Amino acid sequence: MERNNSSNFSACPLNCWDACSFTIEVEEGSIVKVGGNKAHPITKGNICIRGRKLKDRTNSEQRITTPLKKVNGDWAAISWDQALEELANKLQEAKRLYGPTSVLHSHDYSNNGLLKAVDERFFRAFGGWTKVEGSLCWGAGIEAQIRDFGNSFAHAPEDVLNSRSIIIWGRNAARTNMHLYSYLTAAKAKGATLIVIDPMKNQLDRLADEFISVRPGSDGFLAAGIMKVILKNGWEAREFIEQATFGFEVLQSKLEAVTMEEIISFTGVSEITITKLAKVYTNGPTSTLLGLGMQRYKNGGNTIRLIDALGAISGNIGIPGGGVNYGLLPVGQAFDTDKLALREKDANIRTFTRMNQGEKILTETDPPVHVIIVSRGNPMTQLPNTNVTAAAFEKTDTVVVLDQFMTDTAEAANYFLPVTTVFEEEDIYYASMYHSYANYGSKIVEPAGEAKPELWIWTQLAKRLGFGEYFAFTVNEWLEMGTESLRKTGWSLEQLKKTGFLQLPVASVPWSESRFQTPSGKYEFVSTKALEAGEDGTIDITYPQEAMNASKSYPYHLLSLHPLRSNHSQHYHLLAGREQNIAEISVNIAREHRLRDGDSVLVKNDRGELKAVVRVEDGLHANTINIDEGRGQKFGGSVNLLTSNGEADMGKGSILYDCRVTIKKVQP
Ligand SMILES: Nc1nc2c(c(=O)[nH]1)N[C@H]1C(S)=C(S)[C@@H](COP(=O)(O)OP(=O)(O)OC[C@H]3O[C@@H](n4cnc5c(=O)[nH]c(N)nc54)[C@H](O)[C@@H]3O)O[C@H]1N2
Ligand SMILES: Nc1nc2c(c(=O)[nH]1)N[C@H]1C(S)=C(S)[C@@H](COP(=O)(O)OP(=O)(O)OC[C@H]3O[C@@H](n4cnc5c(=O)[nH]c(N)nc54)[C@H](O)[C@@H]3O)O[C@H]1N2
Ligand code: SF4
Ligand SMILES: [Mo]
Repeated sequence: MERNNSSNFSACPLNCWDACSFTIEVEEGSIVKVGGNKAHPITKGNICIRGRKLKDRTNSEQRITTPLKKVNGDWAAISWDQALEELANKLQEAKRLYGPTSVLHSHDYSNNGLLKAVDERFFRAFGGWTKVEGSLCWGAGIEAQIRDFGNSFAHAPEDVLNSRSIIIWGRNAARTNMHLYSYLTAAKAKGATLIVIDPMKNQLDRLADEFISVRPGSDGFLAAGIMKVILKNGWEAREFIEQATFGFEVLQSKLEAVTMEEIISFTGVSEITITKLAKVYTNGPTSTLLGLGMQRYKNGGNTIRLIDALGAISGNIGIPGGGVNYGLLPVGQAFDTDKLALREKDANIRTFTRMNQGEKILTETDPPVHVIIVSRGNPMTQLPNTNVTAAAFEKTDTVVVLDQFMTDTAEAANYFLPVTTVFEEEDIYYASMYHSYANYGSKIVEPAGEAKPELWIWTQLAKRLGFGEYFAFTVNEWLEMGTESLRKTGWSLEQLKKTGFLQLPVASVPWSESRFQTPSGKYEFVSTKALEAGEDGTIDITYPQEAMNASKSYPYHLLSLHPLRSNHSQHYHLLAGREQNIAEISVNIAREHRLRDGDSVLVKNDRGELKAVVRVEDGLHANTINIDEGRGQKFGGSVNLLTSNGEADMGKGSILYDCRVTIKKVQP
């Protein structure tokens, strides 16, 4: 066969810390290899299996490549003309009879493309809609950092090389953030001390000097304990506290109200370890790298505020090698997404949160939801409390899913609109999480079958609904629109296309001048933003919800971590031999229930139940179970059958890990 090799720039579109730049090999019009772009300063040509398998997601025989309509319970292929005409009519009718908010757009962020933001432009031009807000992922922590610093602004990845100590606090970096792992290896080689704080031992343990096991949902208490020791010994950074912060006395009085005994008993961490951490924090620079795990609890926002406060009073803010690193929002803020999303034309917007959308669909009457459009999300598998989501979708007249595969959500729909993959469309990709480079993704191959870019679908619908003028742009014009604000910094689309990546104008050590983006300009222990919103704005040392209430019926914590080889639900169908859930259980649970590796169990609470195969894990905190998230029905079923759709204390964040269950041995 004749080889027609060409190498092209693309980028990982997956929701992930690392935002890798790719080079792609094509033969005879098909992708044959997804590789890493060696020239990228952070991702350096190394990519993970989830990225490499995007080739298989594009080429898969399981991919749906024609529009489908459900007729008498079965899917039938239809033309794009018919699909668009029927959908336009349904949207028009829903708007005429019940108003535009009878249309719900349910989405998440499974594709990080800049141009995906035009979906909101569509609904604004339509005259309104019901939108989802809040976050399954990191909402409580983001709001916490906005209250404290005015923004969530991590240090550049290479800055850990300036740290004396590095604390990885609830981030499963070896699994979720592979390039951080390489920087940690380099920092260790330079002599840095690495400490991991987590209820579950993970691959970082191989690198770490110390692994500290905490009880799920108790990290705020741990941070409070460390601060108590610092203050008792007078080790705090007085100058920073006096000159650059607001509300310190209030924090002090909150810390005085909680006893060391309470802290030790709740966290399960000894006073010796707490004192050692106080020394590590005050003999910096100490860099704290937060994951998203410990804020997916009812007390999640306050937990992050307490860890931020620890970073602040120990003098680790604004210095190289320091920082309380969580999100990197200035990356997304550098783009003109407001323009793409037509934000100037806000009207008739009803909001549901991501967590309560199922309940709201079932109960809202003013107006009820008549049409649901799902894009970039698989709510049936990924939203908490699956049984509520299923009932909500079941109740709704018209459910339209834009996707590439027949997911659990798509199975529950009446229309399936097949969309292109990253390699079949042009866009710019970025993640506001870890580094400050944006990547270019060119259109590398022709779309499979009749798959179309989302942009094309919104444009066609807009034309049929009479507001096509809002969509009369070429892809290049859209990209120019979304990057206009960057041009004054010397950033150009041409340059991005040439190199495949470009750095955004984002500081590598934030807050170095001790001027913060809060209303007071100071680091705020008492949040003026919250005060202005009518809250008391103070940090509270509070317990999680379910994680605190060990009851006789539901004695165990359930975590549901991100899977190693899949980005959420996206890769299971490409991995052989993964049809069952694995329940990783702590040693005491195994003993209490006489369970051994390979036994079958039912994990259960009031919301639902799930079958799984046991793996006993000696690195798990007592009374704790983990079942990785992301499995659809065909792969053993979603752990979200068990999770709660409650909301955290701030930021409309999820409480996915604040979950209690029981376990029982069953026949395989
Ligand atoms: N392989 C893989 N990588 C991914 C993803 C994926 O699906 N698969 N998803 C991407 C996305 S969208 C995200 S948001 C990130 C998430 O990245 P991470 O935050 O690293 O991942 P999580 O699985 O959310 O869990 C993080 C860690 O929190 C710990 N944890 C849970 N509860 C607590 C607690 O109470 N206290 C402490 N200290 N730790 C706790 C867990 O044991 C786990 O080690 O990963 C991204 N990367
Ligand atoms: N129990 C539990 N649940 C969780 C989590 C957890 O830790 N535990 N993590 C939560 C987190 S952090 C997150 S971020 C969410 C993620 O939740 P989701 O974003 O909903 O999950 P994904 O499986 O990544 O992707 C959803 C769908 O998007 C489709 N897709 C991919 N690219 C495109 C595209 O360009 N256009 C369209 N229209 N569709 C596309 C995929 O085929 C897939 O079916 O899950 C949350 N759910
Ligand atoms: S999933 Fe993350 S680590 Fe893997 S290739 Fe994509 S961006 Fe890189
Ligand atoms: Mo996420």
